[in-house]
Amino acid sequence: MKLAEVINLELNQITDPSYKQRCKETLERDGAIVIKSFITLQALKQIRLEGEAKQNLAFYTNQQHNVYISDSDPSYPPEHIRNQLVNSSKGCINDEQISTDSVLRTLYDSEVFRDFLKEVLNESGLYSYDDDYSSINLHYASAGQELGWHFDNSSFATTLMIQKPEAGGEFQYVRDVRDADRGEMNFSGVEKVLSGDTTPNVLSIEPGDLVLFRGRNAIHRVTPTIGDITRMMVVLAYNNKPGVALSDSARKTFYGK
Ligand SMILES: O=C(O)CCC(=O)C(=O)O
Ligand SMILES: [Fe+2]
Repeated sequence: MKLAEVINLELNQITDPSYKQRCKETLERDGAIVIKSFITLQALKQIRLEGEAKQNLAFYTNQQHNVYISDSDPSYPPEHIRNQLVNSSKGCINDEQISTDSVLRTLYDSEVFRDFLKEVLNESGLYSYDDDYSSINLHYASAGQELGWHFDNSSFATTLMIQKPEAGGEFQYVRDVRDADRGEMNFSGVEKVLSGDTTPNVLSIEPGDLVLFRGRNAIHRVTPTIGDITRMMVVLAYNNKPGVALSDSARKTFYGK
């Protein structure tokens, strides 16, 4: 499929400077942007069929982690918000398992798409991962599976919603909770989110939508899937430097090899 058949270019004029500027301003203002119907119905269908066909190949993980996704700190008790554990469970197929002729590759490799992302994300370069697994991932969350509250290590995430569950699977977030670069962990702010005292924002995301999200200082989670329809979400992962590969231990954790 050609790029024009993958991206809904009439609706989303990704080479138009003023369109790019508007997207950039929205991302800066909100910390997130949902670009409605970014891909065509034809592309969406192909990805959904690939996802369904390969779901049996997915590697499933069920992890307990703290919101900072870092080792626990023994100077705080285990129940302290610094160390408190939340649950994340999902299935994942990695880049190597995505077909060479998948429209996901057309999109991921496209210079036009990358130029658009660079401008909106304010990055001077965006590069594929220098390993066989990390660049394009398809995540599955079946009934009961969820991603617990966390901050991302990366400064941005690019995702594509493929299939929404009947209920649940909701992306919730609260912005500007910590300041990672200054080492400000904001235990009290995190505690209010986990206890429900702070009401999170919810991103409304439909199949075919592209989401750009800054999750480094925004705490976020995906609520448990409810019902028999599996949530399917693609993560398009880029680095702002060339030659970055996942560490052996991270690779074992995420992909089991
Ligand atoms: O599945 C999603 O919508 C978000 C995923 C996410 O937060 C992550 O992978 O860090
Ligand atoms: Fe995240």
